[in-house]
Amino acid sequence: MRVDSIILRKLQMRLKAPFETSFGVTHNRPVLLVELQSDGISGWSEVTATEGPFYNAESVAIAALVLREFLVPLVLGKSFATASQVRDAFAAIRGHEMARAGIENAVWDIEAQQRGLPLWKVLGGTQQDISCGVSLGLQSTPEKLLEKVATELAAGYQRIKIKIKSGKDREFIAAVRKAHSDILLSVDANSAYTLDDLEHLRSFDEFNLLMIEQPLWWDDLYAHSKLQKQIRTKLCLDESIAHLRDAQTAVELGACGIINVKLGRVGGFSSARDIQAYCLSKNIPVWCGGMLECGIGRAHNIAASTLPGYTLPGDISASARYWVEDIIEPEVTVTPQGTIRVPQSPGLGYHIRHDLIERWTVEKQTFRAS
Ligand code: OSB
Ligand code: MG
Repeated sequence: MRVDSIILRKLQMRLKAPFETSFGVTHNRPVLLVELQSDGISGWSEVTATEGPFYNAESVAIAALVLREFLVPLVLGKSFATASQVRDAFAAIRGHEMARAGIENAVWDIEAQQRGLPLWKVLGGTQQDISCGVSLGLQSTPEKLLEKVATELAAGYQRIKIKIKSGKDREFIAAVRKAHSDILLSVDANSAYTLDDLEHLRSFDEFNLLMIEQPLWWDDLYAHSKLQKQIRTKLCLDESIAHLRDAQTAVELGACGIINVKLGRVGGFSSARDIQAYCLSKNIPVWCGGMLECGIGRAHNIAASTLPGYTLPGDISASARYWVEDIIEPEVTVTPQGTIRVPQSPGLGYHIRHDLIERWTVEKQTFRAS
């Protein structure tokens, strides 16, 4: 596969409803898309960075700059026998995993199309029905939260995750647990606590949570290992895991019992597969996290979730939960059993809505190999 050209587009999209986490409220979603062309085939991917460097150190603007200045020049005009080789081209770049994933994952889409196979098969996936959960943003009151939970359970979702932060935790968790004694329930703090909150976090043990996701500092595996040793509920790391070595360190330190794999955060499918294979060998369950993706990122998440070891429901939900209209066709839908049936056609398995992409593009830059 020769990289003939790369088109970067920034779209401005708007969520149906604001999504609030401990690091802020999101309503407008700048979406950075990569279209990579090789021998007349377009491969697509979504750079999953957020508006600002609040989830991790990346942002849409930073990723666009790193792509333009450093990553695109490293691959333009180059040929790759397999998509898994793309990351070797980026070996000299430190960090910027979401930007790197933007290129690598588009090449995976091309490889799958060239081989006439669905992307999930090219990755080595085995599961054809993906288990889905939802992530519910911070709500103003426990009553509001209970309404949302009821809606999602009625839709079939298999796991409810609620965002928490200091002052918006115990009361909210207790309300959900009281109303639904046996559902899979987890919480995500996005680094809202410190080790001074140890007793408070330990008090969550009574709620029989599936996991507490990223309670402490985004870059501190050691602190999580100290916390994990003193509470019964399993910790799940999200922000702290950027590559395989982080996963190995976390597992060896006992910093978590579960890992959330996000394709962008770990630098693309190759790195995600390394983490998945390692966790499988260590009996650490993994699941696919989400970054409020539009359809292209969602399609990649679905493909990744088919790999062995993805045993817990992912944050992969229907397009319609976030978007009035999604940029793929058909849109992602979830069965009443809370699953997504993986697509069977080559590549992403969904058609790209070029009309909508065109309509929502606010910036576009094309790079062509000479
Ligand atoms: O921590 O998992 C997270 C959204 C944006 C940034 C971070 C996170 C999230 C979510 C949403 O929880 C998951 C989704 O895409 O539905
Ligand atoms: Mg998270």
